[in-house]
Amino acid sequence: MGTPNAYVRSWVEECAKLLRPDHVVWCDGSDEERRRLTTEMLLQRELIPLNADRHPGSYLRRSSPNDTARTEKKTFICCPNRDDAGPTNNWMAPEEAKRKLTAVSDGAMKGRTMYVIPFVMGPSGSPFRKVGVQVTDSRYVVISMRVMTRMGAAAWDDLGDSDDFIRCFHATVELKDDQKFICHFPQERLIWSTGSDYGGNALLGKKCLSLRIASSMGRQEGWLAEHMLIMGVESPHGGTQYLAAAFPSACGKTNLAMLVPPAALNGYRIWTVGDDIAWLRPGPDGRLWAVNPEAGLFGVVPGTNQRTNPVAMETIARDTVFTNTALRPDGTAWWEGHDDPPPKEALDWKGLPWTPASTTPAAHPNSRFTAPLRQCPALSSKWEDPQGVPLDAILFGGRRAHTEPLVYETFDWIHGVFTGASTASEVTAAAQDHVVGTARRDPMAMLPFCGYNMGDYFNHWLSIGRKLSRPPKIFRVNWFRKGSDDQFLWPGFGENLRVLVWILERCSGRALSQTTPLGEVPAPDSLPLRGLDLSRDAVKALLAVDSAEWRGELAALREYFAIFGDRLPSAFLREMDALAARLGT
Ligand code: SAT
Ligand code: MN
Repeated sequence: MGTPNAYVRSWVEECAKLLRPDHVVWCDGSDEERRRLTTEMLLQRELIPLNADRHPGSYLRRSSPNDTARTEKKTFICCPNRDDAGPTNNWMAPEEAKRKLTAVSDGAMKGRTMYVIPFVMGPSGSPFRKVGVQVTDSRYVVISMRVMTRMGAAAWDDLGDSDDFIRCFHATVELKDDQKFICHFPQERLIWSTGSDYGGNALLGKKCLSLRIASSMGRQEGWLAEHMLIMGVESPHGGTQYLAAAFPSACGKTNLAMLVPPAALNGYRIWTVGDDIAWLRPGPDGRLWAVNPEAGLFGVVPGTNQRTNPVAMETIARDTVFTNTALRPDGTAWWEGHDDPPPKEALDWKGLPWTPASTTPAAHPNSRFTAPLRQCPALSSKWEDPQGVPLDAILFGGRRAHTEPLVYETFDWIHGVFTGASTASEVTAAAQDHVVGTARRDPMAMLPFCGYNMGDYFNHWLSIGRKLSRPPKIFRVNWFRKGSDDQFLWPGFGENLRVLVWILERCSGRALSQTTPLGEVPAPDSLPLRGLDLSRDAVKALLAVDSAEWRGELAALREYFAIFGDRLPSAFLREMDALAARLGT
């Protein structure tokens, strides 16, 4: 069963020897296998069937209440030298990590089944693709990996007799904090995760492989693994341009990747390539090419509705697993921000009675949907192109109530990389160890996901730029700026296309700009705002650059970048001096 690959067999044997499962099942990714596992989970109440008319083929899954988001303080980079993990990562020496993990994992699958999952990240036949093998005792993880990755025998064919696969070890153990470790060993291309079966901690193809391990592989092999959506914008004038955009978790990547053009911009079409992860590689033509390594969506549910994201609503209308939403008496899922008003009664995400008078949310703020990307009606025909798509623009964004303009274009690649590295964002519910709403630096939205020293990572970004004769232009965006009345100034969602149109017209040399100390903001009247109820003052406030405020921001940035010591690119020091000069200090 499984594969004749000797490296895989011996590693799986090693895992089994430690974990001592009663059974080992080699998964094939088939529909029959999915049905069998689903039936078992239904019998054991690990899954709750949803109303078959309203949610065909869909289920609700409730997590353990202490296991609903990524756990950054339990996430470690385990490389021999602490400095190579850098000041932004938790580090543990590889031997120490293995000692701890061995103790936690010892006999952890007694009485249970160990599943062996072969999977490929990236389109088949793509030079970008990577093979992974995950062991796990969680059926939820198996059925989720089947959606999120290309899982099954194709991975064995792809691997042949090579040992070039990423070893992904997952054991549920007890869902308790002292059993929880999400450890990455970049030198060995090994991931070892225990004590959690939450998505980002347990679907090891996702953040662990496709970002943390992949970023480290990309550094060696000359490419980038990024926390970015990828989308195509087809213009009524002909042609489709592609862009990638990095935003921290739960800041609207899925919504942007699937946006529906507002009426005033009809004629434009959006094509989704990916909503969370992009692997970027310089092409022989001097452009930067992007693929989405994933095959599914693991999106934030609350706030998703017909107005904010009708394409996602259609995508999740069937064959979807909902994790930690509320359940209505008619067997349908509900969440805060659903199109339907709050139900008179429901079960909340923990399965407890809930009414509109309850003081806690019905759905967990980080509740998620898991659905195949193939179900997305806006899916790009290029989503499985082995070469990917060529990028015209890269966007970096965060959630900032103040300071950051709606959009600006950076002056060149180096300034763009510096600007991406300076991004700060207010914390969301996607990770569980921080105070929601406080701002923190999140360079390139990669703070929790970079598998090595971020100072080296900045240098790697600069070196990629040297290989690009036609680099994408780099922009900074902020949909979340607020006015003096504490209300959002910008409507967001589909209207964000207006900003994308300006960006892409800048890329083709058509839209006008005006220079500020930060970069080029849209010239008056160059943003396509027709049909939008937005005062001139609001537009001015959205694009304003307050030099005094930015002098403070720059001081904070200098302090932040100092943590990287001599790993910080000297180009960043020059960028800060140049910014200071432009701000008039
Ligand atoms: O890390 S997850 O994949 O669970 C989601 C996110 O935080 O982006
Ligand atoms: Mn993400």
